[in-house]
Amino acid sequence: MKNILLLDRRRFVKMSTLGASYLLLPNAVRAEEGTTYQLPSLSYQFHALEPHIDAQTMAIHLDKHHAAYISNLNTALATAPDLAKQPLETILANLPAVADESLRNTIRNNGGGHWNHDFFWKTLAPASKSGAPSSELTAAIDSTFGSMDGLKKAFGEAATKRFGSGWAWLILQDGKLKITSTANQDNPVMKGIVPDADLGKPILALDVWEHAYYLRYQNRRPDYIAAWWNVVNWRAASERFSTR
Ligand code: MN3
Repeated sequence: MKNILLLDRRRFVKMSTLGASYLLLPNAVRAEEGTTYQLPSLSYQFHALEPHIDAQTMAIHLDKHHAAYISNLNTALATAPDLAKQPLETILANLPAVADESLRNTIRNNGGGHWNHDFFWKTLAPASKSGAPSSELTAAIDSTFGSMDGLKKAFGEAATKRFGSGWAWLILQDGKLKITSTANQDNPVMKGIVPDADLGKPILALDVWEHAYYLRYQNRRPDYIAAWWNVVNWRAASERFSTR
């Protein structure tokens, strides 16, 4: 019952009506005071990214993995009301200020997990709606990587070489595009946790945890990375780049 009580009436009605189709309302960027973080809304259905990302992977990834990060984050923040009032990105950018090591690690892993997945879902779009980078972003890609193929090659190498679980990122650092990768649920906004050389404003993110691709691609991470480019939301990426 607790979760249902946290939803507003409109959202609850939509969830009841649409079941697992997830045409829900936009998610909150921060927990409203007195409430908790909730699973975000996707602007597409689970099967909409087929065949590049399969519906079953999407469903498990959102409803099980992402949901677990949110649940753990909410449990941790319930013990730290001063932190709970802050936007998640502010907490993540100031993790060393969290004195309790256990709480800090829990927020690092689960707050990072929530932030990263929320960002990742918005970085995806059905192939038919994937669009193209803005002329401004295209110029920056050409200038930094030589071409779109150059970006894909460099990004693919970073995503392939990330040992174990983690993320590959295209970030803006000092006004320039850069590729980096992080372990586990770390991300480029985690000052004092991630090396300064890897900090920046995320433009694209790719989840390379096995849970993100194993059902369809098994051990073939490079095939998943190559397929992912078909479902990149270039409109979202271009918007992030334009507000740098
Ligand atoms: Mn994941």
